[in-house]
Amino acid sequence: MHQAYECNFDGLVGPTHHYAGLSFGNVASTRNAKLASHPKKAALQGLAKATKLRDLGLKQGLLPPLKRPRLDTLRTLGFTGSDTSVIERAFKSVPQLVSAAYSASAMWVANSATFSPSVDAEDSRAHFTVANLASKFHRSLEPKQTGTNFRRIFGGENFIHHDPVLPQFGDEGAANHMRLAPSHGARGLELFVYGGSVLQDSLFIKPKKFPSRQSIEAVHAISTTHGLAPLGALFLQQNPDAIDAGVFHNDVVAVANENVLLVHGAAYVDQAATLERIRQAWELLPGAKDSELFILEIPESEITLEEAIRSYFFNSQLVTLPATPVGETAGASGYPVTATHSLRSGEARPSMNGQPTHSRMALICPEECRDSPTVKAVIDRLIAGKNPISEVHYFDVRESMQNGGGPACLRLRVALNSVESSEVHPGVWLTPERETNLVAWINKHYRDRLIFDDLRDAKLFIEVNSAMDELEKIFSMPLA
Ligand code: SUG
Repeated sequence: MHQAYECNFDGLVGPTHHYAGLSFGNVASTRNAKLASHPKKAALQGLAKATKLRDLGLKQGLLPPLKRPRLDTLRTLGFTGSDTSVIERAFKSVPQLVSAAYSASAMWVANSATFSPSVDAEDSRAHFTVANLASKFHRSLEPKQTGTNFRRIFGGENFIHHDPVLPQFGDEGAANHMRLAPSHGARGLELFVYGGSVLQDSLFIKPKKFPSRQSIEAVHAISTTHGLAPLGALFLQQNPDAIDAGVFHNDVVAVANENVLLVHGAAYVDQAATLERIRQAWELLPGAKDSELFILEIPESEITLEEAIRSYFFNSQLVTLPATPVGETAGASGYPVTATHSLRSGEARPSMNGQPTHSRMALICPEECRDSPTVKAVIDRLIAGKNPISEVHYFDVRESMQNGGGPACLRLRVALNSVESSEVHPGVWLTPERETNLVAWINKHYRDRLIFDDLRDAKLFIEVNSAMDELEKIFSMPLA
């Protein structure tokens, strides 16, 4: 088996980031509809988070924004004429259509796809299924372009790309998918979370107020097409009361990393039985006997669902810190390759200089968690407690948060071995040089402020086109 490590690919916030209230059930999106957005600040905030993770020694890549606006969509809906008159006519008729066509929602790449590492699949290939995002019109405009970009970025015979699940069966990608494993390179248990069923609607208890976005049909299809090893997948139903409180994705109430599951007490239907199923399935994993599973369940009495949604605590990233500072060797991309090691929790691991170090994880939280005394107290307790989480880093990602996207929404996790990693398109790694180029590019092309009415402005159309042309050079690839 090749050694594997987790790569985080963050979605670069696009130049048309704005607040439009397009996501019913996502309370931040509804609350902040028509607020002025700050695209430049948003992109720099996201990039600063990604850069910090790279500086912590993690493998960090970026996924490009999708080209906007989707004029083809507007034309399909009957708006004709020159490009700018299509926008003007559509805006006069149904402004929300122009907003959807201009949406920068692809920044939340946790929704872009479900990924299964090769070690989990019977064919030993890494599998991607791009999410159909069918439950929200503006997001349903993403999968085709996302699929094109992914095939370019994750090329080579080690990657298998599946078409999105049929749009009748809603799928929201990795936002409803978690993976537990003794280490990133070991066989894992993939946890697929769904909100309801299309074909057997009456069999499942349903939310009363907000829609559930993820169907059981989609998660079954993905686990089948990814060819997961027997006993390698579990299916968990979201608590409908949580959906009604505004938990529109599982990653608003849970995050997993290696042998740690951090979860809210009201995340699932039959929570106690669900967690027991996870424990039992863990025991059957090869390698589990050498690794303790930590289920860190935070009860409603400690953090209410409302506070979980407000602070986005469970949308923190939970990452394994490398044992040693940033790697000493350079990969094919010129991007540093750091060895990480599979270890039992708390087990000493050899460092580069031969001295033992310990397996450690970090929480990557939005600043809102530090500002909430109750959430901050839980974080401090976790860090002091007997579990692998040893540090916390807080980030200002408010521009994304105001649309319901925290740190974990902004990234897609892709666990790769060294051969697969060498097949990734080199232009997506966040090298110091690319970071510098991107900061300059953002400062040059992005507006400081954008309001809903600006979407009709022909100048915006010209600006974003020239920005994306230049971005192709920074990513060294054509962009969809
Ligand atoms: O799909 N918001 C996104 C937020 C996605 C968060 N992702 C995860 N939890 N993984 C959504 O609801 C708001 C767009 C607007 O209203 O302008 C939006 O699409």
